[in-house]
Amino acid sequence: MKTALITGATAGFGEAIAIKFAKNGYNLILTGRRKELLLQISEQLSNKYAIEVLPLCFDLRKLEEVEKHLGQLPAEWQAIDVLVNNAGLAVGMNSIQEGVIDDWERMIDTNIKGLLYLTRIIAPLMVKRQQGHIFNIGSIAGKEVYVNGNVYCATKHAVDALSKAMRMDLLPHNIRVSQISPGAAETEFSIVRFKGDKERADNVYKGYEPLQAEDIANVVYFVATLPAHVNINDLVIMPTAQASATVWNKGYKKV
Ligand code: NDP
Ligand code: 8X3
Repeated sequence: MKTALITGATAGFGEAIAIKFAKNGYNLILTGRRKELLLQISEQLSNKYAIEVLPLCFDLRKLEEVEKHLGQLPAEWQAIDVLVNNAGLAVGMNSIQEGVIDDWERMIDTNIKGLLYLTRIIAPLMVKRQQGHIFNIGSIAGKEVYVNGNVYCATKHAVDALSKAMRMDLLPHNIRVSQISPGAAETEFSIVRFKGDKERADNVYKGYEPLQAEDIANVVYFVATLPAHVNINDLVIMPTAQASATVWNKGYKKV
């Protein structure tokens, strides 16, 4: 049986990716900070599908926690075939001159440093086995910038650069690296970005059909199950009604 490690599995893309891989018989290592939610999702998946699930509750921003939970994985959990670096967030949407330093630090520490801490532990396990597939969840914000997106866009541009760099460094070890870069998807993302302002979050998805978490999960699974000699380097996935980070077709009516 294969094993996938998915970060940020308590909501959104991570949860949908966990469900998709569980349905297809992968054992799972799932991470997130919300313990009850993580345990509940893990239990549901291991009860419903004939798989083992190892839930690990920690904050990706804390190196000592990442090392404590992943640095000493039991031997039977060390053969990780798929790593999905998914956990991440946007916090706030201010101009650079009015930016909130704590928001910046949360984004930089999670989206860049957390991804690096985790990869630094898991990549050597893959190198040892000379096989594995790493997914980094980037964003259209890693390809373009938009007004008041400054630091979030910068973190996703960093993920874009790291995905290319990881592909080169891991090339001699037969390890695939794929970046998945979505446009607007309706998850908890905007609720987190707007610090619990549900109305403002809901407005982001009004007037068109956004992506759903399952759309991204289906793509990750498709890419992960291509023949071993095929790697998708990078995929930008948008709602049909979104052409770029800032160009929309809102209010389109089907005829
Ligand atoms: P959600 O808010 O729905 O889920 C985010 C997940 O990340 C949660 O499971 C959360 O778990 C976890 N997480 C956040 N911070 C930490 C942390 N410090 N330590 C551990 N886990 C953490 O958002 P999405 O599913 O939409 O986002 C997933 C990824 O996709 C992110 O990297 C995001 O930037 C990216 N993305 C999202 C898009 C969208 O429009 N939704 C579009 C493009 C990219 P918990 O709170 O339990 O810790
Ligand atoms: C999330 C998509 O356009 O809000 O990464 O940056 S966007």
